[in-house]
Amino acid sequence: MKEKIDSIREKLLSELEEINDLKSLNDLKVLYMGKKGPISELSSMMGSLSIEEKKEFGKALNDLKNEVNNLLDTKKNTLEEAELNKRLENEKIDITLPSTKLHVGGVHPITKVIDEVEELFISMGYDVVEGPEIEQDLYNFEKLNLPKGHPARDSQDSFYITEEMLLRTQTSSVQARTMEANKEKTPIRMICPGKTYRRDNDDATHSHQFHQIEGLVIDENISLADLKGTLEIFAKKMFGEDRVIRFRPSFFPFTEPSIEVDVTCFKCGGVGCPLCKGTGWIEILGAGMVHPNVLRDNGYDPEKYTGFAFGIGPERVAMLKYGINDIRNFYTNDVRFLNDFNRVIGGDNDASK
Ligand code: 2U9
Repeated sequence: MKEKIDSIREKLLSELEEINDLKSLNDLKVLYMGKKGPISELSSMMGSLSIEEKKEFGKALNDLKNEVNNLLDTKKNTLEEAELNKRLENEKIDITLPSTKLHVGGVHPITKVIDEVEELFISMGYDVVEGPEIEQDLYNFEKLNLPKGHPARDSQDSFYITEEMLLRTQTSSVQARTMEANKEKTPIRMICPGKTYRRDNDDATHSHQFHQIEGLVIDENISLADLKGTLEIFAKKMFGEDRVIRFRPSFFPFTEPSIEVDVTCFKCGGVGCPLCKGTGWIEILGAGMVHPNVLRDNGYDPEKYTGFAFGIGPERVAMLKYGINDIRNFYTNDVRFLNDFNRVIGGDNDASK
């Protein structure tokens, strides 16, 4: 018996030497430990032995079983480790290689300007309000002191959908709606950014679809000085802390008096350069005190309330800030332009802010 056990061990050891993969190892395990294997065969021979021999042979057989199991497990661990090392070697990554370029999207310059303006006015307690782009003639014109037949309607050639509905030509309609809904209940401090539409022929400075950010403040005792202070903060934030603004008289049907606002050139500091056409000043927006007719038509007593309004063109601001000379670049979605717009003209107007 002892010889048989020794010969099984010897045979297994030599066969294990030849095994190089887990599948063959498993086959070998089945061969040795299975019901028809040499160990089972020896077990079945125990019946014919005496009690003493059974004791001795049983123990030797158990030891053999344990030994065979250990040998198979050890070999399995060795093969698994070798396989893992081989995989690690094959999948080795050279971390010194240059990385593949990631194409990351950026914020569109118009969105960037709108975000910046919103952030500023929110910090001053303004609400940001949005409204419909398909608008009633009533809110787009009538309630803004632009009755039918008013000559100023022609300067805003419109896309009419029906007699009464059009694509809004200005975001002022949102302010008219807000005033009407509020009707003197609370003071108003709001800006409304959004898309606007006019029947313009597209060229370097005109687009049939563009954006506006209009602002409106209504309360008792609001004055032109409040408007000037507010717009000065705006000009400094957008074009640099050293900027100074000036008012020039103008005309809008919805404001009286109406003004146009210039800022000292952020490229030459006001000395005169090609950007400011030698004047030292750059026009940035229009504004004025809300016309008494507009206050009245939208539910406010002009004897008690006053207000100011202003209109900012985000395209114009972005063109100035980022040195863009063709408005159509904003809408053609050329990634070379979108990746490139971050250039800065002046010292203070850091486009990466
Ligand atoms: C209400 C009352 C008054 C809004 C105003 C302007 C001046 C203005 C321009 C901005 C860029 C037109 O598109 S643009 O060229 N807008 O200059 N907008 S005052 O006045 C309002 C609005 C609503 C109820």
